[in-house]
Amino acid sequence: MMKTWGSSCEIKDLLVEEQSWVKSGLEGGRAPCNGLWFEEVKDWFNWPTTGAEPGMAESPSTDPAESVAARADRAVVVLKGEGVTGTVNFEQRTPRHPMKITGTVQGLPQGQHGIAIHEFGDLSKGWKSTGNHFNPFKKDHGGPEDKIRHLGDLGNITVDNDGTGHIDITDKILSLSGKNSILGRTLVIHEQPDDLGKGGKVASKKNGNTGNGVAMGVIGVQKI
Ligand SMILES: [Cu+2]
Ligand SMILES: [Zn+2]
Repeated sequence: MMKTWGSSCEIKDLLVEEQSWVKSGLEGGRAPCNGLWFEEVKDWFNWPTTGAEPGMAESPSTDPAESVAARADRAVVVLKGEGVTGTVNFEQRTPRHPMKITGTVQGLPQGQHGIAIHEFGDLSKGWKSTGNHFNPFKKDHGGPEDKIRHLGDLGNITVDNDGTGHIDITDKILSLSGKNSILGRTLVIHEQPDDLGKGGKVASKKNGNTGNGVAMGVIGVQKI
């Protein structure tokens, strides 16, 4: 008898997809039948334990208009702040792949700084016009590995004593298309560390009590 997971997934679909991911060197991928992430076939039946809740990860859009107009494989942010510069690149090979976020920022004080994607790409009043953290699923603030998190929650970056911070994040929920798309939103680096929702302050569950934004930029489509 064919094993099923959820309403529409069959293990045979998954095995075929897994083979192609193994060949491409990836450790996992999104299932074609429902868009959920899995790392190994054996984990499929236990999913989810960490990361997205069911429904947070979505299947790629089949709308042809969207596939032309609102899709990209790469995006870029040029970060700006007082004495702060940086560039961050986003790459997602297909809507089913995880997002790789890499970059460097210079000119920040040494230590940890919260980093998050805010809802709007409106910098007319600096970070204050960028809205709250991108949160289409109406969850509380959390850490990037938490089941309960804003989509925009990316945790912290560490800045060295020379003022340089490196960003190297792989995220399984963010996308460059569809409802989870981060295109046109703002990447904000904050003054304070992000307490990942666990700091016990009023702001902890809202934004990790990160204080002001100190470097920011709008996430734009990048030439491939
Ligand atoms: Cu923020
Ligand atoms: Zn948040």
